[in-house]
This record gives sequence, structure tokens and C-alpha cells, in this order.
Amino acid sequence: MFSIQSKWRYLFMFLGIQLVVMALLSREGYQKRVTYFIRIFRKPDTVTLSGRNHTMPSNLGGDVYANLSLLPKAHNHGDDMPFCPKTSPLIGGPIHVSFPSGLTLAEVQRKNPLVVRGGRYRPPDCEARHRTAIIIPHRHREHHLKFLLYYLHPFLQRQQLHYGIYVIHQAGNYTFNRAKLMNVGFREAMKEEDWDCLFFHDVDLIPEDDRNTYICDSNPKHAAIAMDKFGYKLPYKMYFGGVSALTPLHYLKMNGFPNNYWGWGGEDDDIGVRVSLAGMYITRPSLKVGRYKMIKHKLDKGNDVNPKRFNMLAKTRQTWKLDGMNTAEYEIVSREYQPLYTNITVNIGTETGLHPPPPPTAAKAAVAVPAQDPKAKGPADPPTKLKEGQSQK
Ligand code: BGN
Repeated sequence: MFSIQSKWRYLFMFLGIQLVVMALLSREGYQKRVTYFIRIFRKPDTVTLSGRNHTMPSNLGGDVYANLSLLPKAHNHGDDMPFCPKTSPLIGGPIHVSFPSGLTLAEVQRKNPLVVRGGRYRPPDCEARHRTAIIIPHRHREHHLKFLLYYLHPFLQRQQLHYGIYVIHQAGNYTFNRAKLMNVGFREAMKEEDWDCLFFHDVDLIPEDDRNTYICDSNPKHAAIAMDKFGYKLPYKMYFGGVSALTPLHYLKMNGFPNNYWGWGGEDDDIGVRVSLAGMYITRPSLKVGRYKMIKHKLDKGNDVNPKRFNMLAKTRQTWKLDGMNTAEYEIVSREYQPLYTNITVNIGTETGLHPPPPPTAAKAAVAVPAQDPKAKGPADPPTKLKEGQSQK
């Protein structure tokens, strides 16, 4: 017969063992439940390191800089660094994007202490699995660039990428040529480092979800599938504008991008057509993830709509091998390693070439009308006519 005292002893022992077993078996589940309850009491835009807040409504995105303060303050680049995990634990899903006034580049720099000269970054605590170069065609958009850098740096760090940001700045005032600038960016970036993926990125598009990973697919990827200006939908099936990602091999296979689209429109469609002419197809992230906010702006000076784009686009099948990476002519004006990006200023010439001859009217006047002979003055020259697509500037 058990005494009352020994009965209690056995009961306590039994309960104790059961508790230990339960704790061991359900450690993972228990942690999840505790995290769940903790998260309920947190502010909605706090992004956790576990990155398990993916179901957050998209209008309640998190602070893009959350998590990053937890990274080691200095690099630990020894030989023994492990590879980063296949899915970064810093990923947080939707990001809150707004454009506060008063932001400065110095502030962006302060918030990104691990970014080094030229806008390069490597994860401090693991060996990145991917090396991505971001190519940004640019002219007179410093205000947009500042916001893009503010969001893009932490966005890429959360993805644990080894990355570099290149701003390709078109020199002079001649009509803007986005696709040719991207050819320049490709060649100049590849000269510097063995990038395995290149993201061709408009300066005014801010990614709104860090599950949109800036790594390449087996085929060219169109990343900006859902922009706010198109109601977060693809405007048309073949759309390839905004942000796209290609490996060096994809790029060379399609002979890069066209060099002769001066002004707004059509060049991205040409690039999309090149993808299929080169025997590849376009991949895309999901609509939920490939979301972008566009920074509002007026139509650029020097980037008028290109009226030739329809004709040119109709001929891509005949022209893609003759015009592209193999014919891109340009002159580098300067290469500056800024704290947050590499700034490459380039002369890409005009529609008539890299060193266009002086305007015919001026040349004719110099030959036919000697300056000192007023009697020799012929009828007045007609006003110089601007070429199609050329800026008024
Ligand atoms: C399209 C433009 C693209 C532009 C998108 C979105 C053309 C060629 C017409 C045959 N394409 O219409 O360049 O990115 O709109 O704005 O204009």
C-alpha cells in the first residue's frame, strides 16, 4: 500500500517527466506560438528577423531598415565563412514606401554603414550565393536617385546579396537613350567584376516587397510586373519595361539592347522581342511580389516621345543582330566611385554618330559667306529644323 506522501511524490515525478518530454517534443511549435503572441502586441510595420510576416497586408509594409541593425558591424571575411542560407532570414516581405522631404544622401550613407566605395556590399557574416550588378540609366534625376538608393541598399542587403550599384549618366543635352546607356552599363560593370546577374533598373521605381529577389532566372526576368501606375497589373503581355534581369549569357545571346531608340518609348518592347528572337522567354515573379511604386514626375526635358518607334519595332527581326552590344560606340567621360554608387558619365553621341559633324547650316555659312563681306549675304537660312525625337533643349 502506498502512503499518501509517496503517492504525491510519484505524481510529481510523473508530471515532471511529462513536462520535460512535452517541452522537448514541442520546442519548435512552442516557439512559434510564443512568437505569434509577441507579434500581436507589436507595431504592425515591425519586420521580424525570422521573416515570417509575409501575410501582412501590402499597404502595411515594414520599415526597409528593420533587421539590418542586427547585422555585425564589421566584415568577417576569412576563409571559413559559410555560404549564406538559400533563403535569407532577413527577408520581411512587404515594404512601406514613402518619399519624405528632407532626405539627404548623407543620411542614406549613415543608414548603410556596410556599403563601401562605389556602392558595393557583401554580407558581413556569410559568403553570398549571388553577385548582382544594378544598372541605372540616368540624367537630371538626382532627386529620384536619392530615394532609390535609400530603398535599394537595405532591400538588397536583406536578400544577402553581393551587389554593386552603377549609375550610367548620359553626358550632354542630346535626346536621352535608355537602352544604349544600359549597353554601356553592362560592358563597364562586367569589366570591373564577374557579376552573375545584371538588373536594368529605372531610377524612379521602388520595389515594395523584398521577396522579389534580385537574382537571375534561367531565362530573362521581367521584375517590375506590378507597378502602382498600372494598377499593380501588367499593362500588356509582352511588357518588359521598368526593371529586368539578365545573366551575361542572356545578354550576349540577344546581342544586348538596341542603340538607336532616342527618346521615350519602344526600346523596352524591342528588348522583349529580342528575348524571343534569341530563343529565350520572359519569366516573372508573382503579381503579389513584383510590386513597385513609381516616383511621380513630369515628362522629362530631353526625352520626348520617339515617333520612329513603331517603324523601328516592326523591323527588330531584321536589325537585332546588326545593332546592339556588338555595335555600341561610346566614350567614358568619367568614372567616380561615390560612397553609395559608381557614377559612370558617358558620351553616347547622337543619332548621327559619336562625333557628329557640325550642323550643316553653320558649316555652309562658314564656307559660303565670308564674315567681312556684307554684299555676299544670300537669302536667310531657314530655321534649323529639329530632327524627330530630338529635344528642344
Ligand atoms: C508602351 C511603350 C513602352 C512603354 C510602355 C509603358 C511603345 C511602342 C509602341 C509600339 N511602347 O506603349 O515603351 O514602356 O508603353 O509606358 O511606345
